[in-house]
Amino acid sequence: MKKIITYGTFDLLHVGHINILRRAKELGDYLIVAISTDEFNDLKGKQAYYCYEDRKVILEAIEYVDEVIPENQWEQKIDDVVTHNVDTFVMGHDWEGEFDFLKDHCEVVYLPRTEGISTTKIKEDLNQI
Ligand code: C2G
Repeated sequence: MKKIITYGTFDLLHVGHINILRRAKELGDYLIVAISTDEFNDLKGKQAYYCYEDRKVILEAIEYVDEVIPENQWEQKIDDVVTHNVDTFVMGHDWEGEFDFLKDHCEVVYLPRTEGISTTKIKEDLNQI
């Protein structure tokens, strides 16, 4: 069984999130998504609309997602890859190169982002109404 992992906040779920989750799953058989906790979002300087528990429920309802784990810190990725026996790490290409240190432990794949949509854009557009 080929195991894939990806990381993110996944707030205000949109088609860009669904596209990367679908394409990540297409690379293997089992997709783990590490969702940033509210505390880690504070470290990332992100204020998610949905709390971690709600974002976890939403992600677990997606057909491409097989398991959701918490992302508590930047430094957990190697341990996650080893502990979960991950074959491939996937992120959007806005992170190109940032996680190449994982190449010692698994395949690293950066996929093109979906243009024209982001959680930030959703918030900005809603503020115009
Ligand atoms: N994404 C995408 N297209 C978009 C928006 C997001 O492909 N239009 C991808 C991002 O590249 C990322 C994933 O969706 O791979 C989740 O995006 P965010 O929730 O914004 O995650 P981020 O804040 O980038 O957190 O340790 C890694 C961090 O937790 C990543």
